Amino acid sequence: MEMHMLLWKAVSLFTLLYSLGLPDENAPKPSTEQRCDFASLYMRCDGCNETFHADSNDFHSPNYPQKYPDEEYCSWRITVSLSHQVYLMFTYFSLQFENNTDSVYVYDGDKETGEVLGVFYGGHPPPKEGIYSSSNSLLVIFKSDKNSSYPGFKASYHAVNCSGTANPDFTYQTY
Ligand SMILES: [Ca+2]
Repeated sequence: MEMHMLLWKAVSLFTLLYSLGLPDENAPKPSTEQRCDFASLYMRCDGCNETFHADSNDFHSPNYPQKYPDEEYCSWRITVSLSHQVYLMFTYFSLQFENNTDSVYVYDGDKETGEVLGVFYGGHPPPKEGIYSSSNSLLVIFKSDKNSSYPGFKASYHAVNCSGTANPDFTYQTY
C-alpha cells in the first residue's frame, strides 16, 4: 500500500513537472494588437500585409469591426487572372473624417509607383459603384496616424472581364 502511494506521488510529481514544461493550450492567446506590437519591431503586423492571387476575396482593416490600431500600415496586393481587371468594392467604410489622418490608398497595378486611383478617408469615402483597375492587379494601402481610430473598412474584390460588368451580389452598408 505504501509502495503504491509512493509510486502515485512520484507519478503525480512527474506529471506536474512535465505539464509545467509544456505550452498550455488553454492559455490566452495574444491579441492581434499584442502580436502587432511585438511584430512591428521587425516586420509588419500579422495578417496586415497580404498578397492575393485568387479571382475574388475579402479583406478588412486590422481588428475590424473593432477599431484599427494607431500608426498602422497595411497593404493588400491583388493579382487576378491575366486579361481580367480587378473590381474593388468597399462594403463598409468608417475612417477618421479629416484628410491626412487615416487613409486608404488605391493604386492601379501592384506597386506604390502606380497611378493613384483614389485616396479615401472619412470625409471622402470610396465611390459606391466600386473601383476598377486597368490591368489585372491592384494595390490597397491603409495608413493610420497617431490618434483617433475607427472601425475601418471591409472590402471585396472580384476579377472581371474587360467588359467591366460589376458583380451584382455586393451588398453595400451605410457608411
Ligand atoms: Ca487616426
